[in-house]
Amino acid sequence: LGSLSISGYSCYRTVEETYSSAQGLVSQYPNLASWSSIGSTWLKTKGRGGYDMNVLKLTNKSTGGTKPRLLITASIHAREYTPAELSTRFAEYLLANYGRDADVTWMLDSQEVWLVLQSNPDGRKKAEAGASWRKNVNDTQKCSNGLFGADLNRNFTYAWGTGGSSTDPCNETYRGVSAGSEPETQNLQNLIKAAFADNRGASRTDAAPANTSGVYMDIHSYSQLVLWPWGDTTTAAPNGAALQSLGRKLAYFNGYTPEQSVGLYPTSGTTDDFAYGELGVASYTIELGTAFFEPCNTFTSTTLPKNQAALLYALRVARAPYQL
Ligand code: ING
Ligand code: ZN
Repeated sequence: LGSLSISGYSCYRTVEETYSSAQGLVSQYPNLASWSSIGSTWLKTKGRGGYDMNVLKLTNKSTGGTKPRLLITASIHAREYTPAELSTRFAEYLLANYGRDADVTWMLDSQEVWLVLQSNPDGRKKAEAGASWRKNVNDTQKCSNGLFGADLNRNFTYAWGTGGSSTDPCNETYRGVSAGSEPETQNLQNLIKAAFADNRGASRTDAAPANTSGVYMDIHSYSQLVLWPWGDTTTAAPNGAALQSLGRKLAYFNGYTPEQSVGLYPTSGTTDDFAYGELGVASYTIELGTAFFEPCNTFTSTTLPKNQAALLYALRVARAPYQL
């Protein structure tokens, strides 16, 4: 499948292979799939190569109306290969089973799945070239340790800079010069807002948003965890009980440990706090497996089936995640 040239790890598709797989799905299933740009990466905005970022949208296009959405963003951290591959295979599974499996058919008739298979393609390219790279490749400030870039999962605008992120451009959790400073962050934030436009946010003091639809999942590797907001305070989110309830159900499927994300370590400016804080959507970070990328036999026998089951459940409940 992929061309990662490490023996035993050839199942992980490169950025280009991921993009051409997605385009192939759209040609094969034109009534079920679309692929569109959501904006440019940092390098592309500078005219220095880089990539478009793209969203793969899956639904039966001939059944209309606004449908509840499951939005998945994968591999926002460059060296975390497993999430992109899981998400690509999840899309392939749904499309291959439409019209065959009654549940999959119902879900694509009545809901939508939006997937950003590669959420940090510039960084991913650096990782594919051999670097252990986490951040984007913004090299405005270069460091003597060879590092540069902003941690995109500390750059989101909700409660940006409130702890658990670094002000040092040489640190792996550098939050960026300002909230939402990075083009990748802006593209993803705009997509999250578009996916859940009908929802309202969950400010710290609000009552819990009750009638929101949709589920947002940001997929990382590794640690075998299911995490939900908030990341910067031990106070439970307004929907804390409901987030925990769905988080435990997701963890039932993948066998991982469910917890409020601050329990792992404090963070701020993350994807899931943004999606929940701005839009009230049920938001999770999943940490797959036991390595940034696992041997393919481990991935295909364990991580893929367990997490595909969790993603299917998330899609099933996307119409009313707080009313389980
Ligand atoms: N871990 C996540 C990180 O960004 C995380 C963990 C995500 C914690 C979201 C809280 C909220 O640090 C990895 N490996 O990236
Ligand atoms: Zn990560």
